[in-house]
Amino acid sequence: MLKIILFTCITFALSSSICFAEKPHGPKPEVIEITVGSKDGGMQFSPDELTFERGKYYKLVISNPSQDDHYFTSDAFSTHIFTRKVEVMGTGGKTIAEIHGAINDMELKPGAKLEWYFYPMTKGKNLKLFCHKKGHEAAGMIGKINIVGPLSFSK
Ligand SMILES: [Cu+2]
Repeated sequence: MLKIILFTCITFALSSSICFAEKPHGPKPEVIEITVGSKDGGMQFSPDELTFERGKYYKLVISNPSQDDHYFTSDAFSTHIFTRKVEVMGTGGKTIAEIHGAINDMELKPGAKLEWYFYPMTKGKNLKLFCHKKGHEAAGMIGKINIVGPLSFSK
């Protein structure tokens, strides 16, 4: 009897761990990258214009290669998308935090990297992106975001 229970437990543990390992981590996102600031101290977003298609699933990788703190701020963008999560990447590329909910303002310390998973929902043109660190917007840290196309959900 004990053997059967033990066998059942092991089988269950094995199959569930296999199932868990094979379980897809949600749909596959299209990856877009942007940097805030630059290694040589440049005050810019690169690229400074982002265009997303409605209903597609995206992972926007935001990183700060500079020695300064920078913001990725867009009040309008957050009202046009559905955020699944933002993952905060630690050293070695491991996720150290997940943030959920509507997000419109993020500060990235030097070397920081974030991964923003979202669905663009409503059309938008020239949605303002900027860094509100003192003087940074005037120095060139400004960009725009567009959301285009019909609403069709990717698989
Ligand atoms: Cu800045």
